[in-house]
Amino acid sequence: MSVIQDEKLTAITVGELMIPSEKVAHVQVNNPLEHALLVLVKSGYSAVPVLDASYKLVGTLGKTIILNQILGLERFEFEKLSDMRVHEIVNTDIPCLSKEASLLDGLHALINYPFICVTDSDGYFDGILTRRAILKQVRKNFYTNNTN
Ligand code: 4BW
Repeated sequence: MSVIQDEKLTAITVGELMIPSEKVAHVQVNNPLEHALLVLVKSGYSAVPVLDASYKLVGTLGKTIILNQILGLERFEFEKLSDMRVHEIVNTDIPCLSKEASLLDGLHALINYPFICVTDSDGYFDGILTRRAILKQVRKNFYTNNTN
């Protein structure tokens, strides 16, 4: 990628590429795991953001961690799903970006995660940046710069 192409990519912000919060499936920190698994299965996503009651970001939760949690010695103990809540197993060790961050910041972060949560300076959830959105933009820049 040339320096000129890099500069164009750097000018694009995370805010321009993110999926806004109202279109993102999420679970709340006080939801029972039963509800969280229902959201994950129904939405079709492997993992989704976890928010508190004021819509601040708490972390992420995926199907695998829920299934691991209810895995007994010989069977899945599905009865645990209604006893446990999201806050008991939410993954809080995640990177975040602001809307003002550049596409390149997003690209670096997405190497290790399928999506990155976007928050404002007070921690309120703004949306997510996905690998799909970054790849689509990089593809667009590639073709634009190679046909001019
Ligand atoms: O329902 C889907 N619709 C579409 N159009 N594509 C989907 C759907 N479900 C999965 N996909 C595709 C996407 O290309 O499979 C990829 C992996 O999905 P994932 O991780 O393992 O569920 C998707 O790649 P992506 O768009 O780059 O999204 C990366 C991850 O971001 C997803 C999911 O964990 C999260 N995500 C994406 N859109 C979301 C969302 N989480 C909540 N709400 C959304 N709207």
